Amino acid sequence: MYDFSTDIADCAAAVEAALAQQLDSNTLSGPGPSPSRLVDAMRHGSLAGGKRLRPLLVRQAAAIFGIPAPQALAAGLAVEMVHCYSLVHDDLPAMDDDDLRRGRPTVHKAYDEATAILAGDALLTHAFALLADPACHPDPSVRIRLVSELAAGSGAGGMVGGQMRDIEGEQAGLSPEDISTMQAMKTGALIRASVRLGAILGGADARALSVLTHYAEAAGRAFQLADDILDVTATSEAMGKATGKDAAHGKQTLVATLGLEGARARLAQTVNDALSSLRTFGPKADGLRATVRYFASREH
Ligand code: GRG
Repeated sequence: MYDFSTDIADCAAAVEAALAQQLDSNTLSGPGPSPSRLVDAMRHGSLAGGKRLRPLLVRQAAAIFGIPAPQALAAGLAVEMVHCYSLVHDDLPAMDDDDLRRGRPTVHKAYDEATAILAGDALLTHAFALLADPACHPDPSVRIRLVSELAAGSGAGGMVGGQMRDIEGEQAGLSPEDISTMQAMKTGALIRASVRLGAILGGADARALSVLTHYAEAAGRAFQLADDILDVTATSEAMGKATGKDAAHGKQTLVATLGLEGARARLAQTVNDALSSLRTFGPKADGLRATVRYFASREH
């Protein structure tokens, strides 16, 4: 019988231990030794506190194809490192200018801006070293597909492009459609890549990959909708109001266009959409089912 709380806790512990082992001057390879200040900043930006949802999606998608969790760990670490780098850079003064992340000082506060930029760069780079390593998968053609998948999800047509659209939209304003596209790239692309990495590790055929991609895109929308709803409700509670805009960050969200109840209805539809795409996999997809439900429950 599948148990989500065991799965998420087990995954977080495995990711934490493996990140600690990877982010060590002796493990990070190169022609020269990694500076300890850089490695410390990389550790600060990635250890302690994350929910490790992206590695969880990798292992749950791989589990559909009978891949044991340890064999999906390297790909999970790679996507988590990209996620952590994006948070380190997103917190910088040139972006969101945040002092706290996961209840601790952000990397540029604990170190300095240049170190935070470099720590993010090095996390991003190491992610691809992990995917290229034969320990990730014995077949080089699979490893190349993993590298391409993570690159597509992270780069100009994925997460980084979504961040650019978000920044540009702050000046020009975004239509509801543009907000959806921006969010699908900024947050959705890495969630999509996580599920697809697991499917590729599992040797999914084209049909299974397409079904899982549909799930992943819906799960990404659910994640973002729940986050937007949470932003509004948490801000309103803090300000003692019944409804409100995201006064905290002035973020462009679907709640502003759909309204709170509209966004909640859209969230319920989106979760159902994700769940119905998994029908073909039966109980083997219980992990992915539980995770999209968990995404939606974050709004409470
Ligand atoms: C700066 C290159 C660059 C990209 C920034 C993803 C992103 C793009 C910025 C993160 C900022 C943000 C608020 C994104 C919305 C998605 C979100 C709520 C991310 C936090 O993800 P969780 O909940 O975080 O998985 P933990 O801490 O659990 O890892």
